[in-house]
Amino acid sequence: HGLTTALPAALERGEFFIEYQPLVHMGDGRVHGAEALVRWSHPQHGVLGPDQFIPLAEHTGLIVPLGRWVLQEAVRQACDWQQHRTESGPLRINVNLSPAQLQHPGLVKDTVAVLERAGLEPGALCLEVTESALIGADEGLLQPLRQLAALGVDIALDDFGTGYSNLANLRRLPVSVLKLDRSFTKGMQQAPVDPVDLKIVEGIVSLAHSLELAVTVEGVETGVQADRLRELGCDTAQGWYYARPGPPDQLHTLSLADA
Ligand code: G
Ligand code: G
Ligand code: MN
Ligand code: NA
Repeated sequence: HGLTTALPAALERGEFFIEYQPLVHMGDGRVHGAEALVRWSHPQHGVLGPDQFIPLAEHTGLIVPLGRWVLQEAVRQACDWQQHRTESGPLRINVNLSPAQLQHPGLVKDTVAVLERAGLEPGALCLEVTESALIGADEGLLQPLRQLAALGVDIALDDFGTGYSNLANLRRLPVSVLKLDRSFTKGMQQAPVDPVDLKIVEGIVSLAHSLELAVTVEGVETGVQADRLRELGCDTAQGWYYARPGPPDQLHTLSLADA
């Protein structure tokens, strides 16, 4: 595959860049932070999304240096935002971790080094791991996440609800946030909202809160969805209704606007 061989050179040439999608507090609409979403500005094919190259990067192992670059760049950006924001509390940064990064022995050391070099407190970083990556995870795979959590880094379970994890299993995972998959909230875009969808989300939120997990909802596209999800007690939200992924200035403007 042509893209596969081009990946390492692309990293060296600086062809990757990051878009940021804001996360907002549902209670008052304040900006809570942002998720870093990597893109590849390919010289021939134009801008490629993560779905077009992350699986290749995983397969070839390039995901480790690429993921380290994303972390470093996103953390640097978070520090930059923090310097411009005092009144509404620090902005947080969410970074996705792929399964190959989880298995890489340098994960904890690299992450700590990036935070220290930038001077970002660990509590401002949230690492997103998909539910499917943790299904059936043994203690060896969870250990690095436990260490990071003990340092104050938040771990979010991404795409929650799309796997088929045993709910009781949640108790032994070092996660502090559930990111409820977009598929759960699709049926709430317009009134009348399906009462069964409401019941399901209500149940998940209640379970999450009883385990002291915060709930982030993904894919909020309409005001109807935002209202229902707020009433159901979701903590933070992300989606086109608030903002699409975009350049770092977008977040800057939004967060200064509500400070
Ligand atoms: O940006 P977009 O909505 O196209 O993202 C698609 C998927 O790519 C999402 O599931 C997201 O978690 C994943 N993704 C985006 N950026 C990164 C990254 O830096 N590392 C990894 N492993 N996945 C990412
Ligand atoms: O990490 P994850 O795979 O969940 O990444 C989020 C993905 O969802 C990104 O590809 C992003 O572009 C996409 N996304 C973000 N907000 C919305 C939304 O409101 N609606 C839809 N359909 N997709 C969204
Ligand atoms: Mn994610
Ligand atoms: Na997701």
